[in-house]
Amino acid sequence: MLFRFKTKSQELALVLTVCWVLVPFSLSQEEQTSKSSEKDEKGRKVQRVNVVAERFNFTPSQIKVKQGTLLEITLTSDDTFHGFRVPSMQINQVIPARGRGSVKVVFDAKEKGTYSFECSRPCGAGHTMMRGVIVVE
Ligand SMILES: [Cu+2]
Repeated sequence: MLFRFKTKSQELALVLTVCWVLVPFSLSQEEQTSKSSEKDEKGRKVQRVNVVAERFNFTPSQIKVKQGTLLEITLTSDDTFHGFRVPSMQINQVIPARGRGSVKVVFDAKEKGTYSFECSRPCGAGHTMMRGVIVVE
C-alpha cells in the first residue's frame, strides 16, 4: 500500500478528482470519433450539423451539403418551442423548448438545389421571418 486514507471522505475526494480528469477526456475522444465517422452503416456519407432556434432565427441559417450526403441536423432551442419544416421534403418536427433536449432530422441530399426551411410553430411576432436554406451542391 502506497497510501492510506484516514477517512472515507478523503477516499471519496480522490475518486471525484479522478472522475473530473477522466470525464472530459473521454468526452473529447467521443467527439473526435463522431467527426471522423463520415459514413453510416450503408456506406452513405453523413454530415452532422447543430442548428439553434431562437426568436426569430436559426443559427446557422444556411447549411451547405454535398449531393449524395445524408445531412443529420440536431435542433435545439434557446428559448421557446419552435418547429423545423422543409416544405419540399415533408419534414416537420417540433423543436423542444430550451432545456428540454433536442430533436434530430435527417435530410437526404439526393438532388442539387436550394431547399428552404422555416419555423412551423407560432412563436411570436417574427415567426414568419424565421427561415433558412439547405444548399445541396
Ligand atoms: Cu416560429
